[in-house]
Amino acid sequence: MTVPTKNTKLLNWVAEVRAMCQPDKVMWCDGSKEEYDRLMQEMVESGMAIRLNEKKRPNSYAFNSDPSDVARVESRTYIASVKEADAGPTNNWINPVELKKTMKKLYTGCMKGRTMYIIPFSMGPIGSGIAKIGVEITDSPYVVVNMHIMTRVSPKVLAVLGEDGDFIPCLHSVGKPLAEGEKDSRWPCAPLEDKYIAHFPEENLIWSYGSGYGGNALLGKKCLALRIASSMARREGWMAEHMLILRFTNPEGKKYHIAAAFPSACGKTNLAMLQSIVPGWKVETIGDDIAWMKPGSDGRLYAINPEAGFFGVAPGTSEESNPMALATLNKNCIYTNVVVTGDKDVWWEGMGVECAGGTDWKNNPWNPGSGEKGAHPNSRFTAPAAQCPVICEDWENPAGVPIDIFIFGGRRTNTMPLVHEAFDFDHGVFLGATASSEPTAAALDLGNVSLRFDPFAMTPFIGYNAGDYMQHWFDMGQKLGDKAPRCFYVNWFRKSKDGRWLWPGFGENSRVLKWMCDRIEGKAGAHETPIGLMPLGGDLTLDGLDIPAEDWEELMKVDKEAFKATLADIEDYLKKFGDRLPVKMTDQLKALKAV
Ligand code: O2Y
Ligand code: MN
Repeated sequence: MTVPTKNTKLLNWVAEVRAMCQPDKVMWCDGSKEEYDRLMQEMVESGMAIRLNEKKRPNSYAFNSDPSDVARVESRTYIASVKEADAGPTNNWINPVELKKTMKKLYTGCMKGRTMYIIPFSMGPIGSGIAKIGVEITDSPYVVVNMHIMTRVSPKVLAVLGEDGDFIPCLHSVGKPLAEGEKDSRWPCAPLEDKYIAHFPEENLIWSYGSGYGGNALLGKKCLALRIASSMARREGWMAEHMLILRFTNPEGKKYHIAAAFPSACGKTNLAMLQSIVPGWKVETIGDDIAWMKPGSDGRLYAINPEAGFFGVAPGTSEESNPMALATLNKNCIYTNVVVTGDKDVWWEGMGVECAGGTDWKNNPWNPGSGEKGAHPNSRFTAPAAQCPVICEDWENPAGVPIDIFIFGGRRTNTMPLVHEAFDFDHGVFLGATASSEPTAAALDLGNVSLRFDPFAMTPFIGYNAGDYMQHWFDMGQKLGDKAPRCFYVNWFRKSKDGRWLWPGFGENSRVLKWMCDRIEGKAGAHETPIGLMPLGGDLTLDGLDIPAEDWEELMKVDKEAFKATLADIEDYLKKFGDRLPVKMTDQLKALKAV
């Protein structure tokens, strides 16, 4: 085995992990096609992967996870800061010394019978001033092939690292050592009580044990690009956010860049790939999940998408909901927990096409009349972003794109109108910090919660105290001054009293985006209301949209009593931040209560 680096920190860390985890073999990954094909071939032979129909889905594979390992596990995710107060009330905390002791016991010998893969990767274009380098050590070949798509894995990363460059160490094990001669299971993992997704923000360190799935195992994504990055961003004066990034171009060619925060399963990927119905206006995708943003030399805020692929929810992705995502999935993709049809294609609920049957996500024979779901609700596709037909030419621009607009939102069937604009940036921070939503399938273990406050859609991803995080938003606003993006709040999910969706969504959402851009240009009106600036009367054009006047009225209505109740809930929610709650949050709440 040739060791492709002389980086001292990396070599020492690899030696230490190797001694602790005791793998049978060690492999340095280079991100090449040869490496990808070889690992896929090995996984097909072991029964872990299914090669899909080469004519329908060239170079694509399907995997089924263990039924106990299907999503991020928030109850086993920890922010192990030295002081508990620095993790704050929204995170699970264990003292870092104690957690390391517990995890070291689990890690000892955990890679016996397996190969230890070392994956050097870049989050963001390699060498970009906003990018960061990570190295994931894992015993899962499934993780390696997914990291090939989701991040930039390349020898160039090691070249940038040099002999003394810094990186974020990300240690991962599925937590299932193999005894001599023991046959591996199709999806090895550990029981829930042994799963740990641990972050040590003061050391920029990630340790994950026991799960092979998504955000628990592909450590560049939620662990590095959000939890650890958010804590680095606060220290270094930038922002790591759970936001899609899109470019919206008007008929005259003027480009607007929008970053939008929505919780999981609120259609972020759909909005990122929106097909505009406004004549002459077009949307191009820059990212669908995460934005890293830094003030540029002109004082504006520049954003990059740190990822290289999409790890999207499959169910509900259809020609109607997201044709651009479907087109992205034509080749070179990985599917996890979907139906594999008789002719080795893939299928999921809400795909918009019939399925004659096949094998379900639990690897059992399945037919659509069985009454059981064929695909898991959190089943996923892993797809190269470059394959998206509407990917923006600047999606890999190392300098990023200047953000004009922030959108915050949540999934509320009542109370919140379709759209309103913040009075100013601080009010926008208040709107983002108090966004609320109904729970989703991506986090299975939340129990029976009816409404979840989810500041900036970041609750499960803030790597430090959420009160300090809100303060960081105010501080960034102060730094950006009049160059700060304009802030809006949307709710695509309002329902009528008789339970109908009031807004058609999909391409029609472009009307709302256009109103926002026109607001920036001073071309569109807005009415001042107690909650913010709202498009009333003809401010937002509804030409050609068949929406009854009563529905529009209902969609934009702010029921005073319901809003008061929401304010009371907000006040109650904010109490938990105690003395870490920014004074500006209290001031905003007071101002709203006064009207
Ligand atoms: O369940 C998982 O492990 C994936 S969670 C995820 C994946 C892609 C984008 N966003 C999310 C999320 O939970 O926000
Ligand atoms: Mn997400």
